[in-house]
Amino acid sequence: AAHPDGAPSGTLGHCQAPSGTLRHSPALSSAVMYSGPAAAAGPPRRDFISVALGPEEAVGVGGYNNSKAWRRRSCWRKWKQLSRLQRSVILFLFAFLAVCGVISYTSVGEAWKSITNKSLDNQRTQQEIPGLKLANPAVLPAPQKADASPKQVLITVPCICSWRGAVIEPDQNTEPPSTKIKESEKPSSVEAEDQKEPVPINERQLAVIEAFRHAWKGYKDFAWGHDELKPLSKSYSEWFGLGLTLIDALDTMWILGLKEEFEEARKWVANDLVFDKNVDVNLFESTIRILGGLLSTYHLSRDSLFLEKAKDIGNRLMPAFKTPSKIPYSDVNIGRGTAHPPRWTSDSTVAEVTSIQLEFRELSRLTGDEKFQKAVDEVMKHVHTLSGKNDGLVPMFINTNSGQFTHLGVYTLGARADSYYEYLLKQWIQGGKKENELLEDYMKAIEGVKKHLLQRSEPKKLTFVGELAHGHFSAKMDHLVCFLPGTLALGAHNGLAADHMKLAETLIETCYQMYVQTETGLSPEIVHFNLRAQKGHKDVEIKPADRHNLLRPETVESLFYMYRFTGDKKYQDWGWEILQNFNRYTRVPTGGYTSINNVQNPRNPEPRDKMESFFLGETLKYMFLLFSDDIDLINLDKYVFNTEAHPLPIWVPA
Ligand code: DMJ
Repeated sequence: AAHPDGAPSGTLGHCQAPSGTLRHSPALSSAVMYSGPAAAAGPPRRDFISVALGPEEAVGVGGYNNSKAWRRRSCWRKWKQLSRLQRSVILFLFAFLAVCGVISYTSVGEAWKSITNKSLDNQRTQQEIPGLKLANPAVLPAPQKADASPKQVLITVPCICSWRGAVIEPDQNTEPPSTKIKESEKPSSVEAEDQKEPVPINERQLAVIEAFRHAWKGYKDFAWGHDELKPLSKSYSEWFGLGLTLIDALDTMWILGLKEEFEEARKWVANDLVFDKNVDVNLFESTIRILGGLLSTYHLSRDSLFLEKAKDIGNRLMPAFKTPSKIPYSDVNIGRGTAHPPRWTSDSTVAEVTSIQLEFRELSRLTGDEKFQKAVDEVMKHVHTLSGKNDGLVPMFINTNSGQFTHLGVYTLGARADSYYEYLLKQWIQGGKKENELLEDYMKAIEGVKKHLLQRSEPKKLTFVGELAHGHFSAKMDHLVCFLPGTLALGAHNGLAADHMKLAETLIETCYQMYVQTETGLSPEIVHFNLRAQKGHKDVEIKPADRHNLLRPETVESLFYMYRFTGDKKYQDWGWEILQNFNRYTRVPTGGYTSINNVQNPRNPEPRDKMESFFLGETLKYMFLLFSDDIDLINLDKYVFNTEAHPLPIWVPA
């Protein structure tokens, strides 16, 4: 209760007071001798203390002198009048109370902090997205069998990297691994992460959530449990018949904090996802989307359902490796346990057989069963030794009987080779930067890119990655190649050559220009760059057969890496433009987004009536992460993304 005149009541004020509610307190009277202001003049001493807390306390009552100096003198005098024993008892009491105070302050403080943090978190999230609670996705569960037998499969070599026969260490000119955004907030441990103030979701992230919900609505209404949504015909298409979009989108929902949608999808996985089906699936596509999606969702949610499903599909994909060369076939019948190459050839695609490693290696680590890792490591070791490379650049096909490259002489960073390069670096990172052959092949390949594939366009002099066919350079670049700036930046962040970052910066500008230079502001599937300046011509030329856009993620993916590592807001702004153009030209009012046939016709972009699963699995996820200023929202020193944007843990985090 407040004192009538506004002063707080209940405080033990001064040593002496004329009257009060606690007057003659027996508890205190035994310990403290009281002597009033008149004591100096010689009135008899009284052996009790009177403490006043009532209204009579008001200054000036009954000639009471309340000046500070007087009070100090009076207190000191009274202290002197106490016996040694009394003084010791008082001092002891004070000391005891002080110690108790310190102890209870610390623990109450902690408890209070955690209570207020939690309620703040809830308040904010509810204000921003009604019905939502933010996920905390950056916390890793302990893997079930983290250190089990796969250890034997891991290559353990000294951390110094041999590159072109020379011994190198991470480039001295390169800044040590750093992340520019909110460095000060970087936690030193998972515990610190838990206690970290949640970073609120911003406007642009909300726009991504809105886009995701719109896409999800279409999928739910017209394609639930099927592979892909056909948003215009309000139906679906089947590829493997395994609910591809739903599985691809699981971890995106987790990261975006869409708990309700996630729970509903989880139920479908628990009750309806069955792999015991007489169906042919593509090894690569089902590994990166299904196995990768299940593994990352397991890590984020810690829900063992996803690990069980991952084990199931992982085992069912293993027959693909039963080939004369151990280079896997492209297709597996997951119900029958048989595998085969495409009908017209015994070749597999190089990118496909070398971009399943992150997932199978992680599956071995989690299950303790080394067979998964053994199978994919063998492929990498074999490819490492193969001839037919051109300064580290690989051809696009490999024969499953002979194990040799075929169709030699064509080199691209686009379709059929792209993620070979990506997975060299990412496996090296996943394994704790110990597997030197991977790094060696990666570094060699980037030198190969620089030597054979880089050119500059006219008039803007954009650096781009072309292709080489039997010694002839072609100025053709797939949108798929736009994964490269992000991968180069990730390598530089992990201590590789500083010039990789420079190259990443110039290439991401080019990828952005592939969007800017079209009428819709969306990139086509393939562009051809002009090598000579011609009046009225832009850098980018588009052939009629190449002017479609499939809602692909690669540029947004690289923008995300670039923003994380540089903190330069222009990358966020570029991503924002792209999101707006997706909304303008590919959004279907009744739910879902569609790929389009013509990025050059804003009046009729010719919708294709298909929403690829990677739009939810990758494009929107990278958008959301790009717009985030929280480096712990999938911390890149703890996670490595597979080529379908599913984050998997780095085994030995930086
Ligand atoms: C995805 O399935 C993967 O990103 C793959 O590596 C390339 N193609 C699509 C996205 O464009």
